[in-house]
Amino acid sequence: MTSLSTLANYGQTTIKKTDALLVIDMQYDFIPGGALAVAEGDAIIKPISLLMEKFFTTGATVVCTQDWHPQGHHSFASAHGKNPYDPIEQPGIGPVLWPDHCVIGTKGAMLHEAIPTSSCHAIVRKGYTVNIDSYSAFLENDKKTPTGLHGYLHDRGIRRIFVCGLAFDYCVQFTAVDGSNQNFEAIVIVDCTKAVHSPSTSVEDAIATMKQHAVQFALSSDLSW
Ligand code: VGL
Ligand code: ZN
Repeated sequence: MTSLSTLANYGQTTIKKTDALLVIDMQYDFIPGGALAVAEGDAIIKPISLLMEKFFTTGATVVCTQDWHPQGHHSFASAHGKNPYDPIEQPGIGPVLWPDHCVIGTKGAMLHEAIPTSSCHAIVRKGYTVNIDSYSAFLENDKKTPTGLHGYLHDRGIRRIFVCGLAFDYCVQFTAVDGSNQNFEAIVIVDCTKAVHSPSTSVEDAIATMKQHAVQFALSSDLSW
């Protein structure tokens, strides 16, 4: 598999007030020990927390997202009598089914305690419609229902979005691509994300799709303040 760090092509850049850091789904269920754990998801907590504090004190915008599913959400294998990671093709759901995760009101849905929410301007929740998933923080998987994040960032004069968090091949990818499609300059911080590697999709496909949509890639060490 391509090491994500080798993707970085953006080069050195100074963070400005028209930049936003999008911290995707740093919730207990996506971190080792959780219901849908992403391998090494815990390794990016510290670097992300440092970025949040730097963006926030610089006057740039910081948004965290939370995957936020009602019980019985149709992205759950249990809602179909199937096994986690079985394939499914249903409008707004798929390409695979997941273990029950990020259920509203559970510990697994909470942001990890080491994610400094004091250095975040807004928290956007997604995936709360029972029969539509939302990998992207901008648009639900029906590709038309907005979460409101575009309006929030646009109203604050944001031009560039720096995307990090979990998981690279799902919510990070879809958020970066939709952000780019909505005319933000979209950059994924490759040392601050990890892939879930489910069946039916590949990290290589995710990278190719992001490149097709003009998403760029940086290392956290490329950013200065
Ligand atoms: C995610 C699978 C299901 C993610 C959310 O945050 O990448 N992946 N729900
Ligand atoms: Zn989910």
